[in-house]
Amino acid sequence: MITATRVPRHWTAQAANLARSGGYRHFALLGERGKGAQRAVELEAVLQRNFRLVVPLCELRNRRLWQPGWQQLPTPAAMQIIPAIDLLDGHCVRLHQGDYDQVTRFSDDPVAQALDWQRQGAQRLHLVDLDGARTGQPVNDNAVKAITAALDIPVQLGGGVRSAERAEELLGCGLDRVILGTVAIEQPELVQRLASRYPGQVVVGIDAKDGLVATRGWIETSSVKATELAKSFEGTGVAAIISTDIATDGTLAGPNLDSLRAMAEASSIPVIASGGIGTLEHVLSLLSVAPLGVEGVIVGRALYDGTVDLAEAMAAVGPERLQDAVTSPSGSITV
Ligand code: AMZ
Repeated sequence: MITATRVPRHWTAQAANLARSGGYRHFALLGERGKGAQRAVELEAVLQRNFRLVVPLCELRNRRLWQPGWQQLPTPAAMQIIPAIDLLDGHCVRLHQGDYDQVTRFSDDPVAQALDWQRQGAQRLHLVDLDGARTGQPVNDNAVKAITAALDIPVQLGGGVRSAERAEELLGCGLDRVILGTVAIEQPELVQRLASRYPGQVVVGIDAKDGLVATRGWIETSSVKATELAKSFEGTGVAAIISTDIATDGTLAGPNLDSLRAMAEASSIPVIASGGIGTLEHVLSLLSVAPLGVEGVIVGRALYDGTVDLAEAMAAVGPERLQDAVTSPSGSITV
């Protein structure tokens, strides 16, 4: 028997794309914000379908809906949502699939934009110097340094970091982490040296087209498999691998879960997903690869467009996140 008498009717439940997570469909109660009639599914309908229900425990407690007997899954590791600011000639932009001819300019004030993400609760900021990635020379240092000085949260930067001196200069002026892409493939020993000298501060950016690593602003593609490159940094002290799927980057079409799974399985280095996030469901879908070691996700265009709300996404995958409540063997759910 299923009863759902105390849940407000205007709560919505959303199916997340989690087909691979233990055979359960997961749903998020998203409060009263309303996500549009098309996407909203009545909670009762969800319960009728007798799926395991995933709800934020804090929501249940706040509303005094908590019932003894509801089960809480072991606390999962939080997934970090990392807003991205891509800098091109001093402006905040997004490219479509990394194409420098398909630029959308979102802001002319990178510091204000960075402060805005911080105000919205971001716990880390991801910066890309797109000119640097293309030319190998730093072009957006004024913005990078101003952002780093203005923010309290850690800031990481990729794009054009091609030498030990440059990495050290950036770490020396307050950046928390440097991201090495092109040199990871061209001079892997440099990455290893830096990683052992600066533990926790060196990240490898692996950008892949059809599973093969692309470099130099994604203008060149190598014959090296992204998973092989990831594997080669096992045990070197690299803090994380940012795995970007070029085909999905800037498209809002959803992350490439297969490539993320392969990258996470290739080594024990934590993976940060990048590319394709367009909706909250896309963020939630990453929970299916979180147990494999995907510990964060970089979100760009969707935050600018407003299709993902930073605070909501953080709540959805943070430590207080959607936990399993319920299911007795009979499948009855009492809310
Ligand atoms: O969008 C692009 N064309 C692009 C991009 N976002 N090209 C490079 N990058 C980013 C990578 C990585 O973070 O995702 O630049 C960094 C790598 O730069 P480099 O200079 O080390 O290869």
